[in-house]
Amino acid sequence: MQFQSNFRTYHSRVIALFAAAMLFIAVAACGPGNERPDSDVGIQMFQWNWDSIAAECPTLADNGISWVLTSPIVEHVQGDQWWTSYQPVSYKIDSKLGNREQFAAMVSTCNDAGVEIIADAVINHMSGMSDGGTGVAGSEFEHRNYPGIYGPDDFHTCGTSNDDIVNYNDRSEVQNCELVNLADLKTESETVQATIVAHLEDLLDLGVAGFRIDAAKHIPAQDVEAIVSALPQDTRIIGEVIRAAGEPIQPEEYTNAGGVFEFSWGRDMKSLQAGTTLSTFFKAGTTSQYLPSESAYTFVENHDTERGDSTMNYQSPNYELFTALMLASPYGTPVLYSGYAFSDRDAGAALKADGEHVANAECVDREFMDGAWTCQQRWPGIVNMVQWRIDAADTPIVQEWSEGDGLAFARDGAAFIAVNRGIEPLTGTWQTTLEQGKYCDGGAGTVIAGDCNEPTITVDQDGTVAATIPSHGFLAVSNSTKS
Ligand code: AAO
Repeated sequence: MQFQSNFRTYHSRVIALFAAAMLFIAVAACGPGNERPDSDVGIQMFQWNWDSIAAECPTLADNGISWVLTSPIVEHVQGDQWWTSYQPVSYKIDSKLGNREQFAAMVSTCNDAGVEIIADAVINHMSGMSDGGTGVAGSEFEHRNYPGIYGPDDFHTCGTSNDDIVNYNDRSEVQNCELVNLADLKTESETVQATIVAHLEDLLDLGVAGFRIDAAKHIPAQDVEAIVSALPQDTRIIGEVIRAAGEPIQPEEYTNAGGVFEFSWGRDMKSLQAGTTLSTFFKAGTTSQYLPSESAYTFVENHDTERGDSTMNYQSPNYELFTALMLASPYGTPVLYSGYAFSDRDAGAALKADGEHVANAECVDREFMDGAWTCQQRWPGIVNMVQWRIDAADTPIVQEWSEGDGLAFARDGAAFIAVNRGIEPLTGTWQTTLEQGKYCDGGAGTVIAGDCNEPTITVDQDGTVAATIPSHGFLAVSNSTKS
């Protein structure tokens, strides 16, 4: 008896301690400026200027988004096109997106809100203007000469026509020739590495949490590793290595340096929207053509692919639905996208009256006239699915179902999603693993995350849910949407 009572006392103390610890964790996670638990969902805010990202960070935090991937931040060549951002001419933080002061203020505002900043780092190359010129912050440059930073000896020439990459099946060409005429840095050189590291350290000192490594395929993996190893260990690294069947350089080479974008994901989501049997969604992330989940960053659209046809873009009818599926999948770290509407591939974002700096982003509607900011971070279905993902945590996928244009699954005991990629409404009854009760529908076009006032979905005693899902729509319920 004595033993039992001691055991009970001990047991209740352990429970009390555990409860206190959980409360502490919950309070810490929901402290000021960090309203919701960390989802580790990121968002690429393409061509958003620093003031606009700063203004949006409290909303991002409210919507559960953990980090922002910016566009490149350093001084670049002049021009109206968006891609001037990818032609650095110095490492001054002074670009069409804002100056150093504005950048520092953004990082600090976002960090205070609980949102990390990941900077797009263009370190494979400098500019691609054969005749040289003057950068947007006044730095004079020639094609392979950036006074005070790099001289001609710091760049590769490779002997192909115009020194350009012609053959992606030749590793040496891909890494030692110029990508579309962009002056190719000798990243194997110690002095070049030291200059790059000093630049990245400067950004870390301003409070950024990590980097996208632009054109990483064109930098030998050992050079990326050497650069990254000089940075603090917790620096988030995301390499851009476009997977292409048969090429000698594959994303897997870069996982020692950090994470890598998994382009197969976006392409597969596009093929699913285009008509491939939906059940193949359940294989996404499980085959050898995918990086291991812990190394993979997934996306349904990025700034390059939305201008090509390899993935969906913001205008695709099933875009929100496949973004929801990306958030619902346990595979990889999802990266949302937010840019501006365009019909001309090269068109840059709208400029301020000075004709030099990108205008402040505004989220108005979803009409998508050319130049309008697309603001996916505010689309209700996407906001709700970030919370759904938080609710799903690390629960496994169960109750897989797919038929025609419909697909459904549960995350065991935590969440359920059913999608309809077709043009007709889809009516059905599905087995969930949720408790009986009334739930709000996260796919219904209203932001409900954390505030379920109008429950329209009933989970019956046997765990089933009956519903009609509109064309290109989805039904999403999870524990926190129970009324
Ligand atoms: C601009 C002008 C050029 C001019 C140059 C210099 O357009 O005419 O010569 O300035 O003055 C961006 C723009 C470029 C722009 C550049 C500099 O996209 O148009 O050039 O800024 O201002 C390769 C790289 C990859 C790269 C991609 C564009 O591997 O790293 O090309 N992406 C990043 C950025 C991008 C940026 C840069 C790099 C440069 O995200 O925005 O360029 O900083 C295959 C290969 C890929 C290769 C593509 C494209 O991919 O596998 O490695 O990407 O081809 O050539 C299917 C296939 C797949 C194929 C893919 C795309 O999915 O399966 O194999 O399609 O075609």
